[in-house]
Amino acid sequence: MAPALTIPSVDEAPLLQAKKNGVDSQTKFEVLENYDGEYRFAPIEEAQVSRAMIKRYFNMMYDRAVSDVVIIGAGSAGLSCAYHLAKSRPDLKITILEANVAPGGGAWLGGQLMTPMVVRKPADRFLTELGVPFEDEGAFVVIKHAALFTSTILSKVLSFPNVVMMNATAVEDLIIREDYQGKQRVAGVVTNWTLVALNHDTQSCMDPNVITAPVIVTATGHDGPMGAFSAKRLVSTGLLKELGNMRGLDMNRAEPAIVNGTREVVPGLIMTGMELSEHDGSNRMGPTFGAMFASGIKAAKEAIRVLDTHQVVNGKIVA
Ligand code: AHZ
Repeated sequence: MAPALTIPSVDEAPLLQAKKNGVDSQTKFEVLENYDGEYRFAPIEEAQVSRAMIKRYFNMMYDRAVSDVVIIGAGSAGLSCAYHLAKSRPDLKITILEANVAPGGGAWLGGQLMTPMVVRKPADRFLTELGVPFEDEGAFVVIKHAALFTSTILSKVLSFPNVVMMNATAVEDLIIREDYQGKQRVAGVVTNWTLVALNHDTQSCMDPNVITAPVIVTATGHDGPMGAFSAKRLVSTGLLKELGNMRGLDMNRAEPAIVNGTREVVPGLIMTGMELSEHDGSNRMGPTFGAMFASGIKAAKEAIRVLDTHQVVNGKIVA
């Protein structure tokens, strides 16, 4: 039998970290990693926990009130976009907003709540880049569990220093205003805690907050309780005449249509993933995910193109 793991120590590491964080503490504390009934934690004040979260979260909100790129929706398309963008452009402040508590959208499962995830070639190259293992079936590959893709890409995206994600945060509206040429441009997002957004019918006015950015990527999926948010808002603001409405399932037509159609649909707003099927009136593909990865990557390339071809000052396109 393996011996019980017991590592008694007076731990210097928290002290060093505390010093680095500007905390004035000379207290040394004993910790013990013992799984035979003697496990001992470093002491803590409850208020320290509150402050550790609050200062980070609200500093992050303060900083990201002006972002370089906001991505609405952390499903397979939004996360693929975030990964490619963060990797290609470490200089950009990328802010992901996800209405759900759990990011990942529909990518925790394959079709009909089954666990395997199917990806048509050549989108398997993205899986190789991420280090997600799969079985090769010739024209397509299969990941043993969709959650393996989603947890891997999530952990990689969140590890980029230039990416932040606010989940449980819904985009309730878009900032739309005239740009330097007098054209209507999407220039930011209007946000609220999702639990507030879901209760506008039960409470008197609970005003939102805003984030401005020269580029917004919308990846809110097809129509549903929250889905196709920006496409629907474009219609109600008159920037889009009507929704194209997602058409019936045709895998061979749907996937290239979504990837090749990924674009800046109105100035400042790039649309990716299944939201585009509602905007353009293209087919759905059902449970094959390659188009979501490739559309996300294309959205990232589009975002870089927009940023590189305009002059941005304080989060606004000025030329
Ligand atoms: O919670 C939503 C989900 O995580 C989030 N979202 C939607 N509206 C939002 C809002 N503010 C913030 N107003 C919002 N977040 O957007 C995410 C969309 O993820 P998804 O997985 O639904 O969409 P996707 O386009 O990334 O992937 C679609 C996957 C599908 S659906 C489909 C079919 O029905 O045929 N086939 C595939 C591959």
